[in-house]
Amino acid sequence: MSATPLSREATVYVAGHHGLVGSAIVRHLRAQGFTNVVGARSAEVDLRDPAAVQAWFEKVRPTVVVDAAARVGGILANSQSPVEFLSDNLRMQLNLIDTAHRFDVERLLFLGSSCIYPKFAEQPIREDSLLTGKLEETNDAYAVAKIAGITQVDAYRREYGRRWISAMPTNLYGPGDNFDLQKSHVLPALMSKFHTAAVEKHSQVVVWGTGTPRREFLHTDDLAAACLFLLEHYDEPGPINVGVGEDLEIREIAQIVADVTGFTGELVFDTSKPDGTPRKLLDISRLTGLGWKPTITISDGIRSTYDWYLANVAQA
Ligand code: GFB
Repeated sequence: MSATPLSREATVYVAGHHGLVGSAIVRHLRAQGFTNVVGARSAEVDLRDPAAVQAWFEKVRPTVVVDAAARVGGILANSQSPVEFLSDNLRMQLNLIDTAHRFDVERLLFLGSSCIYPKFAEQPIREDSLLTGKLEETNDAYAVAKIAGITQVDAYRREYGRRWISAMPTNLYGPGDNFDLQKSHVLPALMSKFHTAAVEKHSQVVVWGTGTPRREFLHTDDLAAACLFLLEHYDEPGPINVGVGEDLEIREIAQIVADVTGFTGELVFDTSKPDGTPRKLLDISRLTGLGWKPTITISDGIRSTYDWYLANVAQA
């Protein structure tokens, strides 16, 4: 598809604008000259409530919608609360997407996750491996909700000609993450654990699982840039992967975080905690083929995220 620039005056509604992903998208859109980027906190507009979503759209009348609203969490939160991860995500995305259709939204970007792909998908994971095998059990509820979202977006394209798209980011990190040890993803959890251990001079840090699963990490500033790029350069059904094209073992990631935080003690692996999927490296050739690539290296990204953590969380 040739480039179709969005008007910088368009009303862009970023659902989930206060979260890790949504806040990065808002920053990027404003930096790129968008003058009418809107969002609402969940206390103001509960996306699980269809009437609240209808009233919000009546008020702001967006022409572009980015759906970065989701109940998210790390491996433990996903495996302990499958009902909430399924029900809340289905409700939020259903209300948003149906309402976007009623209000004739021109461009909509639905964000999913690399966990939609089969647990043992061929690596790197191509978009066409969707629904070709069993899902990873620790996050199947979340994955099914996200697969339903992709299907809904595609259904609107097929039945009503909507130029709406779905992007599947790999594991994400960046400023504004959730650092709660029970609910968070691995990177913020390790940052918090290693920081405390370095400051309090502990001799050991416990890392969950065997340390051998491999994960790919994308900084949310890169994801935000990819989202705008896709809205202006992509118009196809099905998911498109967004990643960096490289992954690391969890033990290697833990060592990078240890080095950044100044922790010099021992890493202990708690194998009573789940490993999750052994590997989920995305094939990003569809995206890079369109002319986009990530710019933030994992070491720079972890360093700057740790600086943000020190300024905003550790001190709090
Ligand atoms: O980031 P994470 O929670 O999610 O865990 P997933 C990745 C890997 O890091 C797993 C290990 O092998 C964990 O066992 N790990 C080591 C830790 N130490 C820790 C720790 O202190 N905290 C955490 N959280 N993990 C999630 C899905 O899967 O990824 C979601 O559950 C979503 O649905 C998200 O797709 C991107 O990569 O395993």
